[in-house]
Amino acid sequence: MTTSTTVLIIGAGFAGLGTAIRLKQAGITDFVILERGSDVGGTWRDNTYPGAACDVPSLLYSFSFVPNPDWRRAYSGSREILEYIHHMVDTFDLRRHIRFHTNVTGLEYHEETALWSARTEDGSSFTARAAVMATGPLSNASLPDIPGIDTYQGHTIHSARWDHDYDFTGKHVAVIGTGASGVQIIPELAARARKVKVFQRTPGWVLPKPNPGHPAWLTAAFRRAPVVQAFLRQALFWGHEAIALGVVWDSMATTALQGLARTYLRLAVKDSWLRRQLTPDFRIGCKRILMTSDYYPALQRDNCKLITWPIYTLSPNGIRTAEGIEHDVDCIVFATGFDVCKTGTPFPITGPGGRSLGDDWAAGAQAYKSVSVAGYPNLFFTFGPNSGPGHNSVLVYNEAQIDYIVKAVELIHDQHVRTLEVRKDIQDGFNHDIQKRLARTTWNSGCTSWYLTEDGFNATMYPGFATQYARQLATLDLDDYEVTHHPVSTGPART
Ligand code: NA7
Repeated sequence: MTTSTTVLIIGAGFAGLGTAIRLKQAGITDFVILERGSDVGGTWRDNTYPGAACDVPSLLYSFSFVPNPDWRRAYSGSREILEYIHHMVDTFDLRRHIRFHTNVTGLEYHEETALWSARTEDGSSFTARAAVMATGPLSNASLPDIPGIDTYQGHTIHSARWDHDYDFTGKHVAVIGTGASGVQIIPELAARARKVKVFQRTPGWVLPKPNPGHPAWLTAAFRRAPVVQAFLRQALFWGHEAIALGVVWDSMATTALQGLARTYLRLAVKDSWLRRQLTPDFRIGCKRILMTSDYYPALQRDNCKLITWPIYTLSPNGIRTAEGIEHDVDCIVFATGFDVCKTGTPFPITGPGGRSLGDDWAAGAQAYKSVSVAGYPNLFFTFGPNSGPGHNSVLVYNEAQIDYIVKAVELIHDQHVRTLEVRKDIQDGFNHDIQKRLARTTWNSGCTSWYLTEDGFNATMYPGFATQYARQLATLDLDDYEVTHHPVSTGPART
């Protein structure tokens, strides 16, 4: 069966839903959202592990066009964020646009009709004049390439596919991975399990995250005067912009921030051996800063042990480290992150003349302003190449992308535009500048992280302030694009 629509949005997480809301607000209601899961929420639907929370303040980790006066704490947990996402869906009546259990297996452009068509696993197809990729950068859970992983006989859980039926009481548990997910899970497991062994490959810089509740008077003030909330959001935004000085570029502010993290480590961890094991050997910001006040205390509990020997192999009963010790455990928790689509796409995307985006991006993903890609008309990306923030809310960046995409879709919808395709020379010039600027950032300063490909190419982060990023997306300049029009002058009316 084929369904035709004006806009196809792939993914019903923050980016897909935000695009849908802004399209509706612009008067465009002829869109379909394809979602492979059974519900909305993307990463927040999937990451339900104990302790799952955001390290960006709730007031900033939300869309400015859907303010929520009812945030309960400074930083929200995954459940509260998911409630907010459901609130967006209900408020804007989005559910009727969403096709759940619809796993896209390929997206193809048809030159004769200037339409994109999406094939799905169940054999249906959807065609549209514009396609919006909102599949998220962190949606495919990754298991590490450790020898013997298939031989382990105990229970295994990945952080992004939590098994809520497994009872940790009295169990010996291993956690592999000490990134953003690991440091949130470990304190929760240490409070439940008999013994927790933490397998750390690389320690990260940690900053404390005090998380006060929003008092009732503040919520009442937000409800009575939304401008108060908008003002606080702005204040938080500029506070985070200032943090860029310490996180994005290697500067005196980086030294100061790293000094703060070192002081926190010294104050929070008494044992000097443990402190040494937890001291990173890279500049702060090079990998994502870990925000938690619970991790260091958990590591010092009697039932918790940090293991820094490299993992040699998994065995039927547990984990053998390079020093030859076998750690028998009932359960292994993999907090090992995600397969980040840096050089590919989650499914094949075929443009005009059969060109493959996977091939075009084989040497590193490149786009124009992270949203448009030369050679692929009427296709738009959220969280596209070089849109990652190191210091501010990803949703601020996402809002800028969404509003840019909606402007483009309005042209296609209202102005009889047949194809809108960014010029290759403009895209190349843009990326030359981005890569030059990235070379001076902390992310490219020598550590390994999911921001970089194995060759060290950074297709992930934006080398600047969030304000700069938003400003570059504030206008859609048609001089940057090749535009063709439909021969007939009657476009479909808005519904
Ligand atoms: P991350 O940040 O990718 O962290 C994965 C962790 O798993 C990290 O500590 C890795 O160590 C570790 N890891 C991965 N493979 C192995 C192997 N083979 N052996 C040992 N340890 C391993 O994923 P998260 O889920 O924590 O966070 C993802 C993002 O979500 C985060 O950046 C935020 O933006 C939100 P490594 O550091 O590579 O040595």
